[in-house]
Amino acid sequence: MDRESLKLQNSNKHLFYRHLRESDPEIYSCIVQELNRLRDNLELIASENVVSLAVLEAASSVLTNKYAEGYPSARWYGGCKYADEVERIAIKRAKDLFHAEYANVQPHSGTQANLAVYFSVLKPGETILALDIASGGHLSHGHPKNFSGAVYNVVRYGVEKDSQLIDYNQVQELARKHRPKIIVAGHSAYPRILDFDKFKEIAGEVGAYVMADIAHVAGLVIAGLHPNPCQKNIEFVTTTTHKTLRGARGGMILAQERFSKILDSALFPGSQGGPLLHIIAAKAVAFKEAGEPEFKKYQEQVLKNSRTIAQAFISKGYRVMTGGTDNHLNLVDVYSTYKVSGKDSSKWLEEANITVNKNLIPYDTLSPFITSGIRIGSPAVTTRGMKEKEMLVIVELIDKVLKNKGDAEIIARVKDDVRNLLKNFPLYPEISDEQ
Ligand code: DSN
Repeated sequence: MDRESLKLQNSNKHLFYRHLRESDPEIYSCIVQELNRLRDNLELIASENVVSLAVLEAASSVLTNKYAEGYPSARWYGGCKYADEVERIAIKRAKDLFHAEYANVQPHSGTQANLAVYFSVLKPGETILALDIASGGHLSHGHPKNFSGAVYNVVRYGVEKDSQLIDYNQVQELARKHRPKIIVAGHSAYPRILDFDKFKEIAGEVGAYVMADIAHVAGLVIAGLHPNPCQKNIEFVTTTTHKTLRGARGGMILAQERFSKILDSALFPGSQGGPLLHIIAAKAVAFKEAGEPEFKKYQEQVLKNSRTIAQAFISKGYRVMTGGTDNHLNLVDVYSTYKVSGKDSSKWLEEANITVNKNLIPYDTLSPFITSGIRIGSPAVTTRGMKEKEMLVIVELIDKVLKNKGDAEIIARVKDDVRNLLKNFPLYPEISDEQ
């Protein structure tokens, strides 16, 4: 490209970080390097995605200046006219998207959302029944080192050894035996559909509430590719807003209207202070995007890509948990295939510009720090425009690195292949770090 066209191309780009570059070169440099890392890496972490420029702009807006403790029309501080408007819009969009009676868009994360739900209906020491971490559960579902495990009595259900599917008979037996007050239907690493009707039936029998944590699959739920717990008479639904939902980093509670007062108060003043209005604005922007027909097509592609990844690994002889996937993630047993750990695999892959995370697989014989598995998600690469064809290339590249047990020459070659592949899928081309 000649000098003049380069100048023209750059003049159309946003110099997003001009002021930062001048006032704080150290942080500016970290951000630019992170932008370049995102551009040059295949992002396969199942809980990550790439937000639109509109979401990015809202998240970095002047709303960060505003204190707005409380809720729309009931704030502790003055000057909340536009904060109220932003939060009202976000709430309405969230309710419309999920067909929910109530939404609270203030949780700073999924964990904060879960905390508020527990706090709203449980007394310390009361019982939660939730999926074991080793079977794909989340820290905030009762891990002993998390507040949920420290404050409440936690009983854990798991998955069947052979099928790696949730053992609903075990859920029922444990519910009958321990009479939990909340049954958690949710996960951080489970590749199949959750049977909300079954959870509701079991909870009904023992007088428990169900909390569906759809942090991972919220985008699929909106697109109708996973059952919607808000339409299954489930009392509490929590989610993050940044995974398949592809919005600003944060959390949200959806629920039946009858719980609105206790949930509002469990979140503020119960467990959080001032809401992050800039993030709430960015969540609202993402909710608008998620209501567009394009979003459904995106989610369909996320699912197709994820299924292609599963089949490609299976045809290469890998043990893929549950034998496939119904959502955006796959859990692959790398240990039984090549006797390599999840820890080593993710390290080698990172060296080759492929980002995954090590993950326990059900009945893992290795420790949570080492693990036999890796978790692979399709949301971010799908946002970049990749389809089934590229998924086959990705599995091929991952297999090369693992089969050769992190051989440095192979890693270097795969890294070149990754860079070449990514050239066709530019990330944030509108953002320039040119001088
Ligand atoms: N860290 C998220 C995930 O990767 O699933 C959950 O908090």
